[in-house]
Amino acid sequence: MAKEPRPVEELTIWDDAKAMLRKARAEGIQTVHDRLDRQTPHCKFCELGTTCRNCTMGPCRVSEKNPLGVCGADADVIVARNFGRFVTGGAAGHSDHGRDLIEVLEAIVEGETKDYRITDENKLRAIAAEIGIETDGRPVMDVARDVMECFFADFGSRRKEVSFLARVPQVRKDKWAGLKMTPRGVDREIAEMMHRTHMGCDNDAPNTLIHAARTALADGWGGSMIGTELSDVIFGVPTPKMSTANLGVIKADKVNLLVHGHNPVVSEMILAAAREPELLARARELGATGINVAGLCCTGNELLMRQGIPMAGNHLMTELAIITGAVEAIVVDYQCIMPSLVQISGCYHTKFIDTANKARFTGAIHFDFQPRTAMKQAREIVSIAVEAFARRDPGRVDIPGEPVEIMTGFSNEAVTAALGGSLDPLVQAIASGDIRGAVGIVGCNNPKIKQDSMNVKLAEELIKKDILVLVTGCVTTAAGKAGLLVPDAIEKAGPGLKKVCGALGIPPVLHYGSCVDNARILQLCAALANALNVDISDLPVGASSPEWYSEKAAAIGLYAVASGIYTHLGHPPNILGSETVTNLAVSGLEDLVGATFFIEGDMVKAADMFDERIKTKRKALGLGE
Ligand code: SF4
Ligand code: MSK
Repeated sequence: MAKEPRPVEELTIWDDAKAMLRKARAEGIQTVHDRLDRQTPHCKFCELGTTCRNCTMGPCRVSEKNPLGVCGADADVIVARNFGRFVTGGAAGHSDHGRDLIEVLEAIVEGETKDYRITDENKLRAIAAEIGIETDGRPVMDVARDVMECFFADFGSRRKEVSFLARVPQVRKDKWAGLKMTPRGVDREIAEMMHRTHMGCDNDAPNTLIHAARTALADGWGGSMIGTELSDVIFGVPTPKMSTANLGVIKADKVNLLVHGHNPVVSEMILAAAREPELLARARELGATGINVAGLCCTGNELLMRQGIPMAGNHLMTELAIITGAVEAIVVDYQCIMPSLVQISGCYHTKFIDTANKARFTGAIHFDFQPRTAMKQAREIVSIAVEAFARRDPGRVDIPGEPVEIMTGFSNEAVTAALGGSLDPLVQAIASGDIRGAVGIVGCNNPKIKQDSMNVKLAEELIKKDILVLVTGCVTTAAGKAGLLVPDAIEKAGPGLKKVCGALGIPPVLHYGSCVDNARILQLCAALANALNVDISDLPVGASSPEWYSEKAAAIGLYAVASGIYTHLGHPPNILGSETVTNLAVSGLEDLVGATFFIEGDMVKAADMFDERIKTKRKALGLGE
């Protein structure tokens, strides 16, 4: 018998989402929540991580009654292998995104594209200097070529360590070297994890987990960091600016084009094309007042940070945005794009357009987007959206609510500039206790959790305790919709944070970018540790992903822990079937890397645990609580 759908009030904290969930039900459109109901209860073996499908002597499911797979692998081995591959999927996603940016840089250097250019030469030269490339008196394209070669080599097998380890405190690098955790090459660590987890290889759970950490570090300090830094070089370093968020950013009188996924390479061109007079004129001819490019998920974050486009929503808003009936096109690159969006688009006049060969969707309009032809293809895509406006059914349009204001654009460069040119004032604010510490809240939504309930609650609880919050990924829109990304939000902060943020005119919750931009937070931690001459694990900092769902989020969590950052998850990964693996994750890693995961579903308790940790770290640094 089909289950009764859960009341919409239980699914999300947002009025715009509730309105669209009701509309979906009224129109007979299935959403992620309905499908979750049909998939539960989930398989217990899979939840515990004790299923193995790594060879055809299996599949095997181990339990107390049947503790060994056909080959003899026990729960520890199976859980560690599964988790290792899970993290590796995430590291591969971020890093392949990073590689795409190197390929755009290559197209620029080789003169194959005029559509992309080096927008921030200073940043390019700064990066080059950091990774040991000569810059003095050299033409910019020569420097760019060397940077490109160096980053391509970071993906290979012939390095002792990836280039951006130049940013890491020596004491941390020594720790990694002692543990055989130093990330050597991005593709190398990923390939090695696949090898290790083949039947008959790494059958020692802790050893597998060490390599999982190494693979995650290759993501954080390699693939992701390259992705972020080259995006800044090519599209500009983000600077603070105002924008808006929620489904109210979709405009009834405009052609609405939503960009979704993670990589700014396509969407930056779409935005440029949407501003061209010919396409705007055609939109007006069809009765629209303009073309509105709005963001979803991390492609949205990328364009929000640099161009200030409005944010329609995060992961669990992607289906609901289409259900407004006012979206002419949804243009996707890759990652976190539910295939259901094609089906829901088909219920309206919405055109679903995919742009990457590695992320094609059956039923989509496909563009094989290339740097050489980027602008021409972007014009064609925007034109499809504009023409779709004529087929919109005004009777089905319902755009809930008014947008809320948000402040964005906090790159490390922007923060340093706001502080007068160095991080010293931040160090002083931490030393004085006005800012007691900092926590990055990152990651996703998960339909198993009331949407954004944890993301928002944790941010609110932390700022009350004078803990600065940095947000990326899907937590951005959550914090924004809750009114935490504006300077006035200092009223919700503790007295110290209120004083510092008030003086600078910034919010107590800073938008730091997309998921790959968690690399910015790593870089900030490394810079603070270097300034204080301590290890990253000595800092009063933490990380959290309350509502995470993806392999990428697991990779982020593990590179944060392996970098020495105490990390909270709102619910556990599928590792509880192994005591060895679970104990290592939540306590054993402390001895090895100076940080662990902690799992807590109550955000008041989670904030208290961060508070305790920050107190301990502050005392050890000789600071007050
Ligand atoms: Fe079963 Fe071992 Fe094969 Fe896994 S590798 S499916 S545990 S026989
Ligand atoms: S998009 S990885 S749902 S944060 Fe980066 Fe959001 Fe999580 Fe995808």
